[in-house]
Amino acid sequence: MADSTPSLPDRLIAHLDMDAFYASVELLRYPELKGMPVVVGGRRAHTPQLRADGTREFYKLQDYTGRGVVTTSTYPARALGVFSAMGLMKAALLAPQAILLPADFEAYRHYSRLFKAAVREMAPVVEDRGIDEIYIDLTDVPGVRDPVGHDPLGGVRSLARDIKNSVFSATGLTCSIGVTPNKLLSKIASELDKPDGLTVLTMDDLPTRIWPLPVRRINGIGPKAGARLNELGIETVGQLAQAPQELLSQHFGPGYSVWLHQAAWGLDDRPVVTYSEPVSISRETTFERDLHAKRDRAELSSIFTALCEQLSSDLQRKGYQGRTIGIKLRFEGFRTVTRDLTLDAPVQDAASIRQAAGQCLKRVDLTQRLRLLGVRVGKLSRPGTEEPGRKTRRAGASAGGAAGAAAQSGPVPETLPLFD
Ligand code: TTP
Ligand code: MG
Ligand code: MG
Repeated sequence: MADSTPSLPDRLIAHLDMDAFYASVELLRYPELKGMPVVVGGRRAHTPQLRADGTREFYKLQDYTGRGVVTTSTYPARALGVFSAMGLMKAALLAPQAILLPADFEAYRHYSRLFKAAVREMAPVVEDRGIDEIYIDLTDVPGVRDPVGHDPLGGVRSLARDIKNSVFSATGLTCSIGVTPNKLLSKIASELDKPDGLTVLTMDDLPTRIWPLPVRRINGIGPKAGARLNELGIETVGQLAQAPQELLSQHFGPGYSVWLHQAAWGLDDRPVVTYSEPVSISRETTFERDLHAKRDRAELSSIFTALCEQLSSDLQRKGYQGRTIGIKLRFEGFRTVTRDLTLDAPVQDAASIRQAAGQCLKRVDLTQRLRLLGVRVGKLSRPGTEEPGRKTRRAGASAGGAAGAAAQSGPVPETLPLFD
């Protein structure tokens, strides 16, 4: 059966994206909110309270004051104009009756793992693109090229529907899938029929389905490039496809302008990559109670040491070392601060990590109490493969140097003057 249908493209690539992901996970927990405008983005204080009669009392957006933003919203909330990244108080003006819920990242990560595992059972070539989306290479999945009746894409549609059903069985959540000859078009296609959508496109559909869309729908045309294109009178992907190459080149440089043109013509030969090297490795912990840098110094110091030791053993186990050491602090009230510095040479041991992280800590005002502490190692390399003689240091990493190449090993000295 395979290879016998000439109208099918060489590759069949799917992009799958979960619908209103964080909000949908919350609705599994609070099914009584189904069909209602719901916004995720609150703090712990906005956790619903159980009433004596067994029903729950939810927090209304109209009662919110503060500077928080919408992390995501359900489709009924979007119908009222409430979208990701909007200020919660602005959202409250549009949807005062909407329910506000705090985010629970642990739960979202759990459902993320579940849906990805369900997909991998049906189609193993999966590229992870973050918490709620993946690319799937369907090209070699048995049956995908089988026509159904007169529909040459029948096999593709049926497989994509099976994947959606399998994700729903595993999680109770809906997703949207786009299937096209490449990643660029699939990313666009998965959004065309959201939520619970399925869109299969071939190159023949380019003029009718892709060209009428605004240029910003192309993943890789950001706010700046989008605005520049609009200034040139290029609003749609179709207009971009017709734009003279010299004009684009004048405004965007030779490399990006060639890419812009290819994107507008739906061309993209990037493979689906099943494994990616981590960008950084980190450890963080949220405290049982908020801790103060001075009053809880001993406790903080030992937590800090433990984090660095865990991180060091993560690095060793995974076979990495890193040059950039960073810290993350979250204060009471959820303000989050990060600092990092880049060393002259990569390190892996706990003492070096802690010393560098301690330098970062000196650049933070520690008068407020802390609720979370994290340590991160970035610019990862495999020991023995790093570029020799690197001397570059990140601008702003004023506290660099000291912890540099002089990598100590062995246990972390407890006496380092941290948190003072
Ligand atoms: P998206 O897939 O962009 O959005 P979504 O799943 O909520 O809705 P859609 O149906 O349109 O796909 O993002 C996935 C999750 O990532 C989202 O549920 C919450 C989180 N997120 C943020 O934390 N900040 C943001 O600005 C966006 C857009 C998403
Ligand atoms: Mg999504
Ligand atoms: Mg997404």
